[in-house]
Amino acid sequence: MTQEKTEQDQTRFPVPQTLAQSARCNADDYQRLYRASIDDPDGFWREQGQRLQWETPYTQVKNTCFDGDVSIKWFEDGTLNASVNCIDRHLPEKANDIALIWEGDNPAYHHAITYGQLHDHVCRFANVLKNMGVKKGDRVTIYMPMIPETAYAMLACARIGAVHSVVFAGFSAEALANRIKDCDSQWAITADEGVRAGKSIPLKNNLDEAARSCPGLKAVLAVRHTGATVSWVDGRDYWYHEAALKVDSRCEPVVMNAEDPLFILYTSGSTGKPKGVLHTTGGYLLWASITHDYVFDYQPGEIYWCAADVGWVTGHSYIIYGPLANGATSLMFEGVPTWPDVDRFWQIINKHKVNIFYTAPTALRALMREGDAPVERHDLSSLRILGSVGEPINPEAWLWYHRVVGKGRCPIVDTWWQTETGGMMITPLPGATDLKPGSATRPFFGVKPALVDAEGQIIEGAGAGNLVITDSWPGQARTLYGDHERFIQTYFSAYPGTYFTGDGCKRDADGYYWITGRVDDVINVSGHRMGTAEVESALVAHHLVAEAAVVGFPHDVKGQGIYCYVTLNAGLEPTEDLARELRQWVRKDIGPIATPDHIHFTPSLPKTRSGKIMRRILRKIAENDFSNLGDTSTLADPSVVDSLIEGRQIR
Ligand code: 6R9
Repeated sequence: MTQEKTEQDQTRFPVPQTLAQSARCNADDYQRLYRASIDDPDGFWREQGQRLQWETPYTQVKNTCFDGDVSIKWFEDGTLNASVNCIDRHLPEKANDIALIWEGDNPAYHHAITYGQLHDHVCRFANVLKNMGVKKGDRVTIYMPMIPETAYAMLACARIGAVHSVVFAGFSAEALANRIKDCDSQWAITADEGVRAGKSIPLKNNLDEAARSCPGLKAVLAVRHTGATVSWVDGRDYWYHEAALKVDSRCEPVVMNAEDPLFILYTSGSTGKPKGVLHTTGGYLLWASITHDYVFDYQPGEIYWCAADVGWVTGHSYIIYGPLANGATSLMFEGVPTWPDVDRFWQIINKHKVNIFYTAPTALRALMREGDAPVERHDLSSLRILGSVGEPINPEAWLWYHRVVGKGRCPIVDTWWQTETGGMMITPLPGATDLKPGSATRPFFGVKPALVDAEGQIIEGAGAGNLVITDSWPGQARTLYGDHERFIQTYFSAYPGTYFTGDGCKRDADGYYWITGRVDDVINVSGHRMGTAEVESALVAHHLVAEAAVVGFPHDVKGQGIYCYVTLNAGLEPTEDLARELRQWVRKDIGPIATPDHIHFTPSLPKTRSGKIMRRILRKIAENDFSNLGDTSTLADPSVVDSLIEGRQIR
């Protein structure tokens, strides 16, 4: 690819000629399809819905309303089963094709699972769940490492109509317990242990600890992974490998309505309580499938690797549902990018001849710091398309990814989306979209983004504002589990009649979108979404802490780091030991991803006369930017600011 400057002096990478010809969608196709999807959503999605296999064909397509009670329904009279779409329908032609490649944390371990084998595993798993008493509509919590059984567990739930709630294996027992209770989950699936970077994670023991505060939990199914000895509750706990021997490898799928729930996935919002984002069967699966197909330009036989964890939405949509619905080969990696060495990603790409690779900017920034040599040790010529997700990618990391990993040949699809959107929303298509480093470029089919100013006025043309989506798309979340009111409040009340994303965004004169980051109290640490309120409530739960305020600050590798202002109870002196203890405390309460980077003890916090903490000021101080503190005259005690600045400078 050659570089050229546009009139805005932005670096632009045109679509490579070969891709413009060979990709399933070129620039003209994109224009035509996008137009059609906006002019006639009903007609467009009526046709696209045919990508899936329906038991009862739908006659209704779009029935959505963003006003009042907010109701979102797609294909509402159609019926289907997600596991059939991901497995059974491929069997006539692809029973011997590889569905999943599993690469262990230990580089000596890997194996492949064909679509035929996947069918048998999932059916067995489904039969085990049925024997335990799991029924359609029941919520099943999955607290698992990155092993094939996790995919079987999710698809087994889908097969019998149970609603899975995957909880990231890095979450603490406490965080897990909250999520089990929130969705009233009576069933849980876990493994004896997980392994990452050679270290064991005691998943079963964590689950046992969580279970102590979850009286509603009836049964636990444990997969044996490392063989470690674990605690056991007779009558409640079952080993999967024992139960699987007693069941058949066929299981009739349960026919689901398109709007029956497929899964719940908890995500952080502006308040302390995680939100159970609910996705349904038809629209979600269609969205995961069509975006995976177009955005990665997936060609039959290609090896596709999404390096996310299934505990996050990226893993749901782009390790499991999207690729498998498309009959693709999806690689699942148990480990971390830097173990046993910093070249692990590149080693895996070479080992499995990966064609399409999808990862997060935080991983790229960490690997970039190791220089080019670890990448250059490996033959990466199999790579064709690169992807990025989870946070804004800084142009420096983009250019490194493009030049060093992709050797200048591979387009980078910078995909903007959210747990709530189900799949990609603003993204390049490799054969259609010229790239600008740092821009997620243009909307996918059916997506109507808009920018609004503080007054809620729509901004036309180039400009910056808050990003909203003005009409529904099939992959959209339908509600927050058990709390539709909060769903309306969170997403549809700021700018009535539109879906508010929580992100700030710029649009340039070419109509390209540039996501600038969250505008609410959500921070993005290494691509993990976290509510500052969650960290605050963990801190104030400590018996020595009187008050806490948490903000994000720019971090070279993580994107954002966690900066905590802490006021201790009267009479207590801050110490390094206490700072360490608080860091551990938060880590134990939420999980390692929430470990604070800075604890800044302060005798008081900057508050307005009405008692509101002025986070704007705290953010600026954490950023080490003392020049633009703005108006501090409304503070009850303006001198607090000076003492905070002093506290910051000595760190
Ligand atoms: C898929 C996922 C969503 C938030 C989102 C935004 C940020 C995701 C991005 C991006 C800039 C991208 N985000 N992708 N920002 N460019 N390509 O990450 O879902 O965990 O729900 O996070 O992540 O701020 O609002 P989720």
